[in-house]
Amino acid sequence: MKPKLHPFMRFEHNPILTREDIPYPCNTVFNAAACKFNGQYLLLLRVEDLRGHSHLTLARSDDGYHFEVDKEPWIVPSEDPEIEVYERYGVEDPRITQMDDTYFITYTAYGPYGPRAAIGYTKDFESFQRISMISVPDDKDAVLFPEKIGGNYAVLNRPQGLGGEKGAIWITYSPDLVYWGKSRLILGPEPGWGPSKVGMCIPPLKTDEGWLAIYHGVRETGGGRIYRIGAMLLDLDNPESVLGYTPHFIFGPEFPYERTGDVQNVVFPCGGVVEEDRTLKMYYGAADTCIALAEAKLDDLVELCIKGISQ
Ligand code: BMA
Repeated sequence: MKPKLHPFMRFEHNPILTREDIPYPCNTVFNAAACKFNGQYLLLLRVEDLRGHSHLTLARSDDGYHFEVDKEPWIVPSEDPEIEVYERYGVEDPRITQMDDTYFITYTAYGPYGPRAAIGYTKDFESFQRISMISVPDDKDAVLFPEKIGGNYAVLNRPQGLGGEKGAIWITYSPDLVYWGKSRLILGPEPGWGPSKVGMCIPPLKTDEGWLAIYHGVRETGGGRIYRIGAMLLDLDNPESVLGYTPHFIFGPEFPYERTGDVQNVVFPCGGVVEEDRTLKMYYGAADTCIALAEAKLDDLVELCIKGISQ
């Protein structure tokens, strides 16, 4: 059997959240982290305020499709003098990784020196503790593996690569989530659908065949950038080894809410929830203006990573 070339099905009532659903004035809502907590689905929304600065607000759901947004923002730029300058222009694009009873949140801290990858945690989705800045600028799209690798925490991130090949996915390790190192390249941009840069989307999902890593690729065109989605499979014990990846993008902007908005032609997932039947609910920002949902079977995604290249 040939693998399914386009494994994701969009939710028929997309988009699931727009700024009309935010109970206070804002410009847009997009790029949300996702997880399950106490039986509920949680989205951690990136909300862009009327100045163009972002903060993070929780939304809650019993079925994963219909969300109610909290009345107040949850994670806002830090006023701690040690951190303030790095978050002065906002906190963006969160990702959630659960390890036991701790939910780590990686996000992009954005300030006058550029974007930095940062990490903190919560256990109750009430208090949030910052842990460290994972990187110096320019770096984005950090996702934490849900297990230690060889005894260390591991993050996939995306240094910009000024002066060299730009926009590749790297791995970096830490014994304590404070000191980071042993960084290595995982996947760089390639001619085709993602030649300008690539970056991680959803934190790696464990499967029997390997870590399923859903990432975005960016192509600069005469009409602007297009953000689309691919997947790769990383070895479970040594995620520096890429076992396979989809030879083509598997999800891209097609519908009006993905094609048109503050930034046209963008689909940008930051969160996913895997259901018991191994369906992945992928929550994605569309055109930097709203949030939408698409679903795929994990097995179809894994198969496409392994066989896609040979079909
Ligand atoms: C990336 C990130 C995302 C955004 C995307 C498209 O660099 O900043 O937050 O969705 O650009 O504008």
